[in-house]
Amino acid sequence: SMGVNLANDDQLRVLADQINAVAGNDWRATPLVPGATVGGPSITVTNPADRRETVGHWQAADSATVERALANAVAAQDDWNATPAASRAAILEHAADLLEQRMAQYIALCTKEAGKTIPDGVAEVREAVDFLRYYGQQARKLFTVEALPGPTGESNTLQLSGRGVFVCISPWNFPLAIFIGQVAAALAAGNSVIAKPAEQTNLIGFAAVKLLHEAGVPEAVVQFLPGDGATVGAALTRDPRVAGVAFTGSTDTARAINRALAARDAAIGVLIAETGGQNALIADSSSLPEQVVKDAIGSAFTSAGQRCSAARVLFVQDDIADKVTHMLAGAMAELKVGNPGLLSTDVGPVIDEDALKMLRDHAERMEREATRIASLELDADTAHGSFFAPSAYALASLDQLHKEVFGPVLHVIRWKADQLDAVIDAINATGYGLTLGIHSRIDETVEKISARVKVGNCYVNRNQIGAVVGVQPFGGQNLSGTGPKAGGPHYLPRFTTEKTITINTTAAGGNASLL
Ligand code: UN1
Repeated sequence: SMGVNLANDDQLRVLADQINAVAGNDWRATPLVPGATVGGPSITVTNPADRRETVGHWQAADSATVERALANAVAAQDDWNATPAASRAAILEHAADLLEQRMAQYIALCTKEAGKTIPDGVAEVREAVDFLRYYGQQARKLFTVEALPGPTGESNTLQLSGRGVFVCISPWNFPLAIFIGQVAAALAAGNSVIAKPAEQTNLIGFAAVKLLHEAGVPEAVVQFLPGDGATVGAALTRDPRVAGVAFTGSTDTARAINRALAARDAAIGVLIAETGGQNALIADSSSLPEQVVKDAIGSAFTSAGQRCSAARVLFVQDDIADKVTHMLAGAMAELKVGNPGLLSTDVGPVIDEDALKMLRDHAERMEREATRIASLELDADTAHGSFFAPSAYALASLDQLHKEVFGPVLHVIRWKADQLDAVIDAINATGYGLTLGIHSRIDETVEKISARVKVGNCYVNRNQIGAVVGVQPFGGQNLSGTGPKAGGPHYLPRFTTEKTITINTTAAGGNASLL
């Protein structure tokens, strides 16, 4: 099954046993805000694979808790900023070690709260560990004070420091990796952090912040603030004490945050946003159909298609289209949809009933307006969960997709040899620009497509998901995000502010620059 190459099968079996041993816990999450007394209602979390099962409970922050968190974050930031970057890095690296040691517990939470398969859970933990180490390592390099060249009689240095209070708003689809990635970058750069995860994955967010505290991040330096977008998210982003927001989620929410930051009577806050996509895979007649099908399936259906990097549209050249379509339907029939806690499962549930409804509405429209290539039958054991059967539809044109369909649905469009320019234009016309897959054995074709399609991550003759921290810095253009790329060398500087210090070093005083 797909993705299992993340660890060998024996390791995975041991892990699966460990996961099952902790999976029955009743997890609890409350705001982690020193000095706050929270008395709000408790919200029940159920298992996406079986809604009859309670996974745990979390308590939302109220307005008084939001206010307390902001005051704490402001008060704590100077000391954290003054802590040497190497010490901050060491704390993050310690957190990485702890996370590796407790991998099974965190994967169990990912499985139970977010419906992640075990290989996806392994990937989550690895990516989170990589982010902690990578940003630690980057901080050690970035915060070395370098003397700038200048006239004699003067010393010039450029000093970086944290911007202040950073708010990190993270998505449910990478509840551990992206959550920790955003928070670790903000912390490594010397900011204090208020973390607000997606409401669907607060138990994981809570466990991640607990881990950071245990590793040595002071409790007021990283606070956990669960709640809804209106009470918590909007209250934070409109507050003038917030210096910046790191956000991963929908393009619409990124716009709302941008407006809130701009409207404040305060310094213009920075927004670092990673948003949606309408990701294409272009296969020409020189490509290998078996490989196209394998990579299309891996890119479209891993994580039940709930990755912003996932392939949504396969543009296949007409010479090989019948063969590819036929093989696609056959290979999809082999996918095992079901309980994500079982190693035999390829595709788990979608995150919640809203996601399921969106997908069902989309399928209903596709049944009317497109041609079904494949749609799997669901087994009876999925009846109590939020499961959507992996599906593929043939479309006449990309105009038939109005927005990103975040789930296990692949769309296929045929093109003729003289239509490659039109395909490229259609992909760019979506306005999104996140990932692109190219399958071709012709170098000129690969060069032309990769040069002209405006995306952040372009993958040639392989799948188009699973960007590795430090290896494939990840993030898109235009409607897909602001940049800089997560897990890349330019990410951390965006969390900092710069100060140039110029000192007159002549005995007599005077101003060397004006001589
Ligand atoms: C996302 O889906 O929000 O490349 C990001 C990948 C992951 C990142 C996806 N590392 O699939």
